[in-house]
Amino acid sequence: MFNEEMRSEQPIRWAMVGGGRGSQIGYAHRSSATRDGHFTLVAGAFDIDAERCRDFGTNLGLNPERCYADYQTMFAEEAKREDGIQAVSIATPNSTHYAISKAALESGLHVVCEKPVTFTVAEAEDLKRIAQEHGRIFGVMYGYTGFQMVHQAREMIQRGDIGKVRVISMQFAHGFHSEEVEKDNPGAKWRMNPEVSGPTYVLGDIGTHAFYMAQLMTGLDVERLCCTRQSFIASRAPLEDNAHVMMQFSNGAVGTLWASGVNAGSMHQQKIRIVGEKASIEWWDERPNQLSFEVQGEPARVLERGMGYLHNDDSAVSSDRIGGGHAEGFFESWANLYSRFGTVMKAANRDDQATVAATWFPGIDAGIEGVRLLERCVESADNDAQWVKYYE
Ligand code: INS
Repeated sequence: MFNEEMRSEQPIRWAMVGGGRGSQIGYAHRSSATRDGHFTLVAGAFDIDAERCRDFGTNLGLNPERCYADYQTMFAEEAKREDGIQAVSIATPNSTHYAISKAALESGLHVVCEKPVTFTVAEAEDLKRIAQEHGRIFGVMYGYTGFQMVHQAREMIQRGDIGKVRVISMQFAHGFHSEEVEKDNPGAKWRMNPEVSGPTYVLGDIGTHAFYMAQLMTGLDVERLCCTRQSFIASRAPLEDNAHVMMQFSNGAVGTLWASGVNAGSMHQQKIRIVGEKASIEWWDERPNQLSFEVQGEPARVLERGMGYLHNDDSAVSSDRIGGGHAEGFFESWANLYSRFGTVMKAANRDDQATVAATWFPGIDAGIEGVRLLERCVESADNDAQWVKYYE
């Protein structure tokens, strides 16, 4: 069961860049970060419009002086205060992640950043180096990886419950962009603009979620891949609204990733199916409290969150907040991640490296692998779906 007594330490003084009025994801960050008392919101550069930022921040209860026109001013001004910020979450469009993260780390702040973290692997590796140099935590918001059943799947696979992994099927294929909705939707529009979104659309926006999920569950490395991508809505070119990737993994396993915004009629369809020699496991983000466990020759089973038969693993069990039968969801998954970010940031502050090393959280390495996936997919797709090596 979740341990709320971890509150005893002082909350981390925390700010946001982006995530202001009208943002889809700003509220998810704030409600999850503050949920367990690890973080307290004290400042923000929420908006590119300074007046709207101040109005928004004041409405959230912040001191108007600590609602800043831009992140540079915020980092500089907060550094002068004794009670200045210690951590920042970055919920801005992709093109700004690198510069803001770099500035934050160099100002001595811990960072939580949205995915994909950067446009290039070189930039992501640079952020890793800077974070290490400053002894700061870099968390990446792969928001679905806080679900307990994802960690149950990981534990079962690691223990050999399905046997050696053979096939990995990854998909995140929604239907929300089957039509040209970006005409009236700024949140969709920037995601399809290569200057703001980067070299990919659906691969980076949602494919990275499913890919990291599979990496987390199996721990396997990709050896090579090939990718084909297309823009069914022509105006989105060169960015894809649909992509298929085939992969070969280091242990001989093979996999596919389908990322799409034009899967008409579908909600999310983020499904990860791991097929082993003797059984398969499947997790679906629209039914996140359940995990399918299908042993060859036996009736299929559905494991439920919060039950005593789950592996007594720290993540699968201790993150459980309310017990089986009650649905937990997206916000709990995010809060579980923020709880871990808080734990490791506090540990880093007191130079407790043992706790940092022992606590799982999606960190900069997960961010780097997401960007590497995108680089390789573009390279392959640009060469008529040629197989390319995953690591250079
Ligand atoms: C999707 C979904 C993902 C998010 C994407 C968004 O609709 O909500 O969780 O990472 O950016 O486009």
